Amino acid sequence: MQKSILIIGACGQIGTELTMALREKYGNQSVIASDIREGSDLLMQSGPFELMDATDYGAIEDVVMHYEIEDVYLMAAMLSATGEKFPMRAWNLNMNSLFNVLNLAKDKKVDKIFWPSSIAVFGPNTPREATPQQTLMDPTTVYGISKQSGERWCAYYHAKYGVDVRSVRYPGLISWKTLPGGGTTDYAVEIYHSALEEKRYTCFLQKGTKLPMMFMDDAIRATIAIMNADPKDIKVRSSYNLSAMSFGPEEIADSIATHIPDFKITYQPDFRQQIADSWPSSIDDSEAKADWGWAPEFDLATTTKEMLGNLVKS
Ligand code: AKB
Repeated sequence: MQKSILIIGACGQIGTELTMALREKYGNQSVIASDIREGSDLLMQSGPFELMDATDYGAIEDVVMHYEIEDVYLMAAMLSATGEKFPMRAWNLNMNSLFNVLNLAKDKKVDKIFWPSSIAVFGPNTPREATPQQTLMDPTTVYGISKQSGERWCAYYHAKYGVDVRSVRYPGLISWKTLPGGGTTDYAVEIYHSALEEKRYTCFLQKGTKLPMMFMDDAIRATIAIMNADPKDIKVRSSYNLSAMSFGPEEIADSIATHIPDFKITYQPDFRQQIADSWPSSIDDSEAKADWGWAPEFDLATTTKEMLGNLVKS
């Protein structure tokens, strides 16, 4: 099946793997990668690439018209930890990029949009365990505020203009191909690199900080699945809760120690602790399961096996 797809923010942690997965599915020439900087050799050489600023409406419109784009995946964003250092830059990037793609869809220049939200939409007064789809949301980070506002704008553009926008609230994502950048959950990737390089890791979150997490392969499957679902099955037009596993740093350390027995973790919490403390520890994703058949495949043990096995080889 041929389809013309644009990924904005294709060189980041999710964008890189999403681009490669979509190229595999729809053909290299059908999937246009774009970012403000160039990405890995594999991404750059396997299909078309456009240097593009996600906040520049005209630049996106030119690419959309040139390639006759149908679906857009907007993966460019400033994450929670970096967003606290540059609040206005985070707000401008996260919101303006979203308005750009929503307005392209409103004007019928593209058919369908994927835009990621996050567990960062929740806050300290949200029920922490099995956080429901519909609940109190009082995000305390600029990133979380931008994602919560973005969710409302997605629902608004769908209700008011019929825009086909689809979204999931990603938990912390664990991957070996591309490093994350600027998030609070990044420790869950760094720890594997450090375990292999130094057999020890100093964690910036403290012991017992349980957060929702997911292996990247599951996140990519969820993203492609929601985009391929029948529109009538997408009942939530803000963003769906999405879950796979939940653990604290000591549990991931134990899991690594089953492969590297002398691995040691120590704790040195920084400003990211406060962000993590405001987020849920586990997520109820029953609506995603019921509406479009979401089912995770990776738990902590299988994630650790994949991470260590692939990082050793790379
Ligand atoms: C972050 O830590 O900021 C992100 C997220 C949970 O959205 N990984």
